[in-house]
Amino acid sequence: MARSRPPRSPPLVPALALVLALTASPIAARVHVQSLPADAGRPAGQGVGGEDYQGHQVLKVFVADNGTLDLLRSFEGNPDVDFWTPASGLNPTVDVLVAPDVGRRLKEELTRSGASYTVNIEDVQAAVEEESPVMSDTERELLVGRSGHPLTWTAYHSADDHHQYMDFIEQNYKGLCETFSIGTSTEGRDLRGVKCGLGKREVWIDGGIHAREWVSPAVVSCLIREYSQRSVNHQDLLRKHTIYMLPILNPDGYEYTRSGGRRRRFWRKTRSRNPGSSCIGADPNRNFDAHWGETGSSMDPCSDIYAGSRPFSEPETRALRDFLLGRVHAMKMYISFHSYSQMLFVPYAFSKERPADYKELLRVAKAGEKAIRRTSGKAYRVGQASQLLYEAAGGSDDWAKSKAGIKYSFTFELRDKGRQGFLLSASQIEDTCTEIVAAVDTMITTSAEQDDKA
Ligand code: 0X9
Ligand code: ZN
Repeated sequence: MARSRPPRSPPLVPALALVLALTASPIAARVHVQSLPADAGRPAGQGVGGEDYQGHQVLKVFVADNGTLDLLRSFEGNPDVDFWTPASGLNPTVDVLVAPDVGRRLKEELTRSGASYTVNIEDVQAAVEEESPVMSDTERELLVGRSGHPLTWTAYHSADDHHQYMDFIEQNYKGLCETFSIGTSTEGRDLRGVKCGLGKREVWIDGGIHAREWVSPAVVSCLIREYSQRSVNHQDLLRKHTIYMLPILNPDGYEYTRSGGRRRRFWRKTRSRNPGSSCIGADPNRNFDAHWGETGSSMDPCSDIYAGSRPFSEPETRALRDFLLGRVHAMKMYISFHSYSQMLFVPYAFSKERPADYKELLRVAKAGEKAIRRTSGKAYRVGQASQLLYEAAGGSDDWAKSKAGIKYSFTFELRDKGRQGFLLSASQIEDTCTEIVAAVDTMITTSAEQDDKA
């Protein structure tokens, strides 16, 4: 939980004082109380339904040697196999989702070659059904009546619920927070966020670049809650900063993963058409103009890491580019939330090259990691993605640093380390939020102090 800091002099500017008064009002007090039914959350009738993942499992394979890697890689491209973590050789284990038949075959071949594995998710279908509680219409009405909006942090929610929450914040925290839009997605969804704070130093936070990483939008909406409804805990920070928070940068992909139907839950990319191919979408985190199309990305529209037809081919990445380029004079920090594996990346990811001020960025990241450890005891590894995960070009973090010139650029991989992976139980959202609020607070403050000294 973020520390409660006593207000410092000079006294609060009037707008912030007004909002802090608002946080003590009955409506604001009511929204903190979340004695909701255990099944609050997903709109009625919109479950991830069907029998799509019957018999599917997620295996954690222990990579003993190159033989295991080669064996795993021979399954790459198989439509019944989805690598949740890469067979890059940088990590001692690889998580892989397998359909029943191919799963049996992979297990046999692993055993025959002497490699070991555990079954991390025994029954993917059951895990999909248990991930997030379902809410009835009546419960939803009750919730909106009580809170003023339909969002909770005990379930995963639709883009529409997130938008309603943003409207609620704008209406109730005037003078501190307001909504903004950076454009629209391929399917016409609003790319909407909330900005909070009254300061000149600006920070950008986004989530939901990858569709299936559901905890990411949940955490960004939780940061919105923190810097609005709980602004009393962050007065100094909000006086000096303006924080832009956009929970779902890839709303088409996100809604697709929520829509049930065959094999949709683990969709990663956007939902744009690819001329000349029946495959859909590009990986937005390979679509930025930072060594675009180089390592760790694909030119095959059917690949999950398809870089797109050209840099910024996707309206979502274009919108982010244009918005950030319009604010580079003030924007000091870029943070993008992904999941999973509990890591905090510092540029660059396209190669092992480091920016000239790498040490300053690393110091800020380490302060963030320490705050997490202090808060929840969870371990997050800190370093370059190219060292800890794999080399991958065209990412938003590399672009923010090298092209937009935003000094502090980071990517988080949130919880967990693979026990549930992309199916992280909604009951873990609050605890994840608590540790991330502590990290973000510390990272903003540490970077500001560092810049002041320079
Ligand atoms: O590969 C990615 O885009 C991220 N990992 S994920 O499993 N969430 O897909 C890592 C992003 C690190 N940064 C860059 N690759 N630029
Ligand atoms: Zn991701």
